[in-house]
Amino acid sequence: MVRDAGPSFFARLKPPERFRRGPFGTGAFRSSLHSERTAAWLGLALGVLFIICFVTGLLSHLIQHPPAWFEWPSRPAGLYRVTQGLHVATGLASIPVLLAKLWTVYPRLWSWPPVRDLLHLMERLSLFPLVAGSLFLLFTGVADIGLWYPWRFFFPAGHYSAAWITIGAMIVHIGAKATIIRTELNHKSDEHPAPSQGMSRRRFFALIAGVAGGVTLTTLGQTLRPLNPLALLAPRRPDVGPQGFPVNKTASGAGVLEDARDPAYRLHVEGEVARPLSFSLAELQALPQHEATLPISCVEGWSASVRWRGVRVASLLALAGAAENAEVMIESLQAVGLYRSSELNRIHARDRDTLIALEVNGEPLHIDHGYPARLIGPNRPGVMQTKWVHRLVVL
Ligand SMILES: Nc1nc2c(c(=O)[nH]1)N[C@H]1C(S)=C(S)[C@@H](COP(=O)(O)O)O[C@H]1N2
Ligand SMILES: [Mo]
Repeated sequence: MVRDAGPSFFARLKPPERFRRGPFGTGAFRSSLHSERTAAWLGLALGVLFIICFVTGLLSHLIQHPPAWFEWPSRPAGLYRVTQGLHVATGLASIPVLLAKLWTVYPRLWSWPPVRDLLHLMERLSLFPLVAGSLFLLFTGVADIGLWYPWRFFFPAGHYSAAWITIGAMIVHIGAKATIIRTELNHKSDEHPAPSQGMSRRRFFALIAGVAGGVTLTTLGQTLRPLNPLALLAPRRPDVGPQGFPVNKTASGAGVLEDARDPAYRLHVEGEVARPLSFSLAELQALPQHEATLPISCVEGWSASVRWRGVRVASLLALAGAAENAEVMIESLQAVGLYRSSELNRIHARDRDTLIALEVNGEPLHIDHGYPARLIGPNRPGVMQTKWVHRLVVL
């Protein structure tokens, strides 16, 4: 008996007639926007957005949890504002593109045979982490910038692990689809006559680009000054708050109202120093003051640039006799909470604009902005600009 190499086992298993209705019926999805070509172009746009979002997110993670080989520079002063602004902007813009892509390809959920061979099975299985991961990242990201945490896990850890899973699955997906992608992106348009039914591909792309552009325009103003008035969809306006800029955590939220107002407040400089020192607020004010215009660049995507005045960290370190290449732990009066302390690497500790700020825009700090003293330095994530500073521990 000779077997011919016909269609695969699965392909020969035709679904029973009564299942070939609705989405399973032939011609159920008529719009030619459900084509490989549309999927490939949307995939390209989504791939570019996801890669920028992933790289900038990874960078933000490295800055906040630096491994031994990584030392984030303190210049240019506004670099983190740009990378984190890009992270949030590309994440938001990818939402309409992802939805369009899912809509374009969802008819394949009903394609027959469901599995052709092992490779096809693996390709289909990799779609699960890709789709679930993307939706998870975009949902948790949007919730985070709205300071809404309807879950039990720690947001940065969950968001970070999901990013690796999603990017891994994306690479597998691109690998599996490489041939199709190349063919579809290279075809001249006349080889694919314009679709006769429904919306044309050109209009569909224009619609998605319009929505993505609209989302970007109405949120980017949270960090881009000229677009401020347009930031209608951004959860925070960078010019609204005490002293003209937002507050991330209030003094009462951090439980420091009493300690921050205590006249016996002192700032300690200790650890690996020749002379441990401590200063009252009046003593800090009597030291040479330095001014710098620096942004608060929150990881949630908003940034506000303001004028700070205070004592250079480098001067305090020199007074205490710290080593030239010292790193410094900055600790807050705040007793508990993840952002009660932050680390200055060697470069940041030595930068002339890294300050223990006492004033902002010509006034003493508002208590919600860190009165009596806060850290402010160039090119740092907002979470590392510790408020209500109590202790500089030289490492
Ligand atoms: N002690 C302490 N400092 C802190 C925080 C905090 O929760 N506790 N939040 C940080 C975050 S996330 C940001 S974005 C900035 C915001 O500073 P602002 O509230 O003065 O705008 O403060 C940082 N400093
Ligand atoms: Mo922040």
